[in-house]
Amino acid sequence: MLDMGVVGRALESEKVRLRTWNPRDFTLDRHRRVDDRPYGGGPGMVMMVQPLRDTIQAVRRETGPGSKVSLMSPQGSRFDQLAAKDLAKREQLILICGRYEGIDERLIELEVDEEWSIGDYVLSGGELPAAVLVDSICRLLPGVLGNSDSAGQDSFEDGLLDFPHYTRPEKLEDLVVPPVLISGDHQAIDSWRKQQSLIRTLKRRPDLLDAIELDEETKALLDQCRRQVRSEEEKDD
Ligand code: 4F9
Repeated sequence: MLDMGVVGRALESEKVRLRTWNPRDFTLDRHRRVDDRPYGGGPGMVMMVQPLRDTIQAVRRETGPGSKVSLMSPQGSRFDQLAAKDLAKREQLILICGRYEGIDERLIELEVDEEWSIGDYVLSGGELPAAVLVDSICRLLPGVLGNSDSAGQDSFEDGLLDFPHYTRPEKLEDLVVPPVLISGDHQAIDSWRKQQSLIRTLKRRPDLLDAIELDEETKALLDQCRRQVRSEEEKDD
């Protein structure tokens, strides 16, 4: 994932730098162990403080003292587009990826400033969540996206789901591109897209609508979409 696409180009063109450290390289025993059995018993292993702590200190020797340490964790705050925008403002990020059943809580107390969750599911480690943060943050950095696919147009940028997209051919079996998109009327296209975003958000993610401020024009449009969605639902019943 670091070689391809937007992130690959951002790294290749040195708009972003990324380094990884392996806590196993900071172990002190001949088995290079980073985990141990949990106090209190139970299944699974727990990551020990010393290797992770020494790793973080080695990272800090290169980054300097300023940057926050973020742990990828199901116990963290939900990572969303707003969080991505916030993290994109930082000069540097230190992302800790755990493995095994968990991390000794004292490592978190001593070294971790914040915890981020990418969703409510269990993974085998924090690497995929870290890759998710890297991808979403890279896209927001100056000069990483071209003008043609500039951020700001993406889903969630206005807190709504994206509208449907179409490209050639105009007719596919019996499915045609919505005529407004071929009309050349840019104002009509913009308002159709806005309406589609609102309808999709109402149907699929109504929770998102509670979280955003809408201007008066959009509120009126939303009411209209609500009536439309309701009458469609009545037809289905
Ligand atoms: C981290 C899951 C962040 C979701 C890390 C096991 C994780 C996770 N978001 N699961 N290790």
